[in-house]
Amino acid sequence: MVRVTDLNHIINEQSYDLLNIDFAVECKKDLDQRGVLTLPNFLNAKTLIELVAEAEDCASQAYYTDSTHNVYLTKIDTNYASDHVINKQLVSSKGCICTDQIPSGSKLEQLYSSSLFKKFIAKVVGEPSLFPYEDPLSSINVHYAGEGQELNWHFDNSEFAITLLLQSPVGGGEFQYIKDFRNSEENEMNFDGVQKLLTASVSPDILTMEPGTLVLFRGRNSIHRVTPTIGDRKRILVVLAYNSEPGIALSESARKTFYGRLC
Ligand SMILES: O=C(O)CCC(=O)C(=O)O
Ligand SMILES: [Fe+2]
Repeated sequence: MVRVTDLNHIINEQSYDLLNIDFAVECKKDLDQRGVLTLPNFLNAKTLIELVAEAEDCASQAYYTDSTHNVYLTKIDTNYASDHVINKQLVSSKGCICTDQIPSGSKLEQLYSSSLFKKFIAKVVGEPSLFPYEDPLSSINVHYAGEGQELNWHFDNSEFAITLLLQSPVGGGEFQYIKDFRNSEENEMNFDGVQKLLTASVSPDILTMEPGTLVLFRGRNSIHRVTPTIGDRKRILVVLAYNSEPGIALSESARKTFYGRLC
């Protein structure tokens, strides 16, 4: 039986019944055990075509940044030598559009604010409820990676990330990761492991995802990167970001760095 919900025209309801508690429990188990959950063909075919066209239309408005960062996304630490892995600077580059640039009425906006979707994600990540960012920029972002652009190795600051891949490049754009590669709660930074990874003597796992896939990823302790795009078709990825409490804005410094503006 297909139930009528506010998401029926957006997601692939033949495969995914977000009202089914057993399904949410299964997803939670998967995320807890593997650190990642992928739901292939989460978007239905019509939605995917629409969202790619919409994202392509908005691409010229994207704010492009080249940034250097360490894998921990922390500032230079003068307690360590400049060639220590904690101070090793990596380059990331991508374009981004923010929530206020998403066309109004977009299915991205509808999905993001759907109470059914929020309740499902909350159950899977183990939060009582989820709230949008207070600032007008940070809740929904669309990332573009053109030829040669990449997101270098890092651990996330946030507890979990929700992404929707809209378009894969011809080559590259591969999501690579190593689960539980540090323990930030215990302040165990795994300098040796990170050093080995950066000198290519450790091989990461690869997360395959096709356009239309919803990914939930716990990246605080699992190092990850997206390899450089090859070819002239951009990698396009949506990030849906929530907070576990209302009224939280992304920090001003992060907004300046990622979006080039505060509002
Ligand atoms: O582009 C992706 O698939 C992952 C993005 C990511 O790791 C991040 O935004 O922190
Ligand atoms: Fe990340």
